[in-house]
Amino acid sequence: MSYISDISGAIETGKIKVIEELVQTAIDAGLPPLEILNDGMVAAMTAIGERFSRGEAFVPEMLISARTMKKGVDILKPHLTKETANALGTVVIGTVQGDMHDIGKNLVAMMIESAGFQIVDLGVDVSLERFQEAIDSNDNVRIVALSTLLTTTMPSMKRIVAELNANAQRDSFHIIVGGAPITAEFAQQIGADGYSPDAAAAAVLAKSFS
Ligand code: B1M
Repeated sequence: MSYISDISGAIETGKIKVIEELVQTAIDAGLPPLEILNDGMVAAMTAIGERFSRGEAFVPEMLISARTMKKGVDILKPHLTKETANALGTVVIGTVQGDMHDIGKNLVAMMIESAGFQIVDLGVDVSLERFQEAIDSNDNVRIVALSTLLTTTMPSMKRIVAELNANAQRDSFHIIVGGAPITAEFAQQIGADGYSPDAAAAAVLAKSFS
């Protein structure tokens, strides 16, 4: 078995006790951290999602895979991010109201942070009011980043963007959106300033607004 297939196998089957050691071993062997993330971890989450769609896996399995991935990402994080001065301003990020998925959002936050922004992470199930409160109470908010993974919470994203577009300070920040069901077309329709398909592209997009 290769390092990558060991890692993806452990995440897919929720082997939470061994994931940290497997990731550390792959790092020590010199595998690129982004390869470990994308080919090992994200691929495993895609696989468990496909099994869920086919009725071969259930919510508890998805949950334990998610927890296993989080433990692996904790080991990987120092190798993916670099120290920055947070000079580009503040990014307020959250998964929209009704949605509890946070792995993709956490990766986006990590990549944007490593691009030089300060992150205010509001977590999951974030209401319009909490986004607005964070914009009002933090200095130099340049970007508001909204994530969602569920088609059923796309209307929640739409509503939050519409209300943020009416915000008095709207000229001082950009709104970016993403998540598996989101497209560039949807982002444009709801009045967001930008869309990106993955975490690395989200960091590039954020920088393009700075
Ligand atoms: Co859920 N779930 N889930 N789930 N889950 C999906 C999303 C699903 C596609 C599975 C499936 O059916 N194949 C499906 C949604 C179907 C749909 O809406 N059409 C689904 C469902 C149905 C559900 C429940 C309704 C199940 C139920 O209860 N019956 C329920 C909903 C709960 C809720 O939120 N209210 C539910 C619950 C859960 C768990 C709690 C068990 C767990 C989440 C744990 C957690 O996040 N802490 C879970 C998981 C793990 C998944 C899958 C398997 C994996 C998600 C993930 O972490 N992917 C997922 C299937 C899948 O994605 N294939 C699934 C890895 C992650 C790195 O990718 O999040 O897409 P992703 O992020 C990417 C990009 O999307 C992008 O960049 C990231 C990295 O490159 N991106 C952005 C994300 N946000 C961005 C923001 C940006 C830019 C890019 O700018 C701001």
